[in-house]
Amino acid sequence: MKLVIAIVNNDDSAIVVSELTHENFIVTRLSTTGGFLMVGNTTLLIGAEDKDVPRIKEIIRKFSDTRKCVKPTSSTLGRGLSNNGLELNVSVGGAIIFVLGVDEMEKF
Ligand code: 2BA
Repeated sequence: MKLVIAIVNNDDSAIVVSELTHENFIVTRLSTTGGFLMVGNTTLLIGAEDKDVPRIKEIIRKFSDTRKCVKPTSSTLGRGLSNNGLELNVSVGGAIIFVLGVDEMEKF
């Protein structure tokens, strides 16, 4: 058994979860925040049989778009001056997927 951890864009999460559950995969959805951009994203936990992992990845890939985001930055120029107008263009996603082995799963 595997645990698939997928970090997806908030805007894609509804369709990704809907497509996964439509194919009878069981999904837990967590509201998370990226450490770099400090904006919300969605982390999905999907416990699944090994044979189902390729299909899960396929669904997530299909419905996760890559986006360009702008990260505002600020820099100190010394003597109390600062430049708050700098921006950094960042490409985010489609999705980040981790696949972990699961020793045991029990439901009480
Ligand atoms: P954030 O940490 O907010 O990162 C958003 C995007 O900013 C990243 O997109 C990447 O393009 C860029 N980025 C991240 N850290 C950077 C850095 N130190 N310097 C320059 N650019 C940086 P993605 O790679 O698509 O990641 C999207 C989100 O997935 C991340 O949001 C984070 O929440 C998560 N993530 C990505 N890789 C991860 C990892 N190895 N472990 C845990 N979470 C990860």
